Amino acid sequence: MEQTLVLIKPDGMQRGLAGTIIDRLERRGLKIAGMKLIHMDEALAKRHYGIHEGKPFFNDLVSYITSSPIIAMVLEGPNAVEVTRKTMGETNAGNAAPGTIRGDYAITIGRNLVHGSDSPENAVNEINLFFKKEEVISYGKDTDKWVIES
Ligand code: DAT
Ligand code: MG
Repeated sequence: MEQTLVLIKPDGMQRGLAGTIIDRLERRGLKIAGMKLIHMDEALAKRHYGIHEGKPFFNDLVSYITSSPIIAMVLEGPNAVEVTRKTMGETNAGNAAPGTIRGDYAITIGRNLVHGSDSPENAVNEINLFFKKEEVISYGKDTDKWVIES
């Protein structure tokens, strides 16, 4: 089953929205396969956002993501990467549709509450960056058959 990496960013933590964000994703039908509270250091931030190095917002992005503890999660489900990003809403929160996490709780691109991997390939790399193999657990739930038809 597909997995994706989700981060509840510093603004989500500081604003007390961690529970709400987890609730949205969990109720969608995604299963929590890994979860930890971490404070990203500069090295991890630069690796995670390596693709954006050199862009004008890069330094602010690194300071922001390292400014508070965050929650890192592995979520699992059919099409988990795309489902998670659609549930999160557009990167630029000001344009995000109401009903999405960003569209309901955020208003700028630089404080958009949540990260989700953007492709299954990047999801695998990002999960490996944040989690050891034994920290990710795939398991069945009795309710699985009410969420995913077999
Ligand atoms: P996403 O987080 O939706 O995957 P991204 O990978 O393009 O978006 O960018 C990573 C983060 O960087 C994004 O959540 C917010 C910030 N960011 C991206 N583009 C930006 C911009 N033009 N100005 C300020 N921050 C930006
Ligand atoms: Mg991205």
